[in-house]
Amino acid sequence: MYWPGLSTMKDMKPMLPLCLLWLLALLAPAVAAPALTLDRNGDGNPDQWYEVVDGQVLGLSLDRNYDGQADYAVEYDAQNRKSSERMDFNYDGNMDDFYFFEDGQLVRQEVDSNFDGRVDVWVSLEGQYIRGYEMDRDFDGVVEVRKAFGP
Ligand SMILES: [Ca+2]
Ligand SMILES: [Ca+2]
Ligand SMILES: [Ca+2]
Ligand SMILES: [Ca+2]
Repeated sequence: MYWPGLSTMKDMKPMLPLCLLWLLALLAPAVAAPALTLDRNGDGNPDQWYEVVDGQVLGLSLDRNYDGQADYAVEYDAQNRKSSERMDFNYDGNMDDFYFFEDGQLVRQEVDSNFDGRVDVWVSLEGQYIRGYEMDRDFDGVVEVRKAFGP
């Protein structure tokens, strides 16, 4: 990402006053991960959040129902492939549907199907194929159902 202030600093001679160096050090974290927000529906509240480092989008959060709380989030790896996705399916402010990717391929899904804040379904995947799943059907934290499919 182009930040005009930085290039100006670089052009300066190394005889900078110490206070300017301190200022630069203070600014550095903000330059590394500036928070970019958008207000898509124009209600004055941000509803899209971008995490950008060196011009590359590392993550993105959306407030799809415009209640002020993010209900979808996606993260990307260094190769710009999805590494994880989270969704708040019932819009209660807690994410309840999780997707995990390795090398851009979906490998695991976790679901909080009764929206109590605890995952109760674990699905292991290989791209489009389900390799197996585990379910906590009565939501007591103990898995009752395990299923694995052959290779
Ligand atoms: Ca908005
Ligand atoms: Ca929302
Ligand atoms: Ca939820
Ligand atoms: Ca649950």
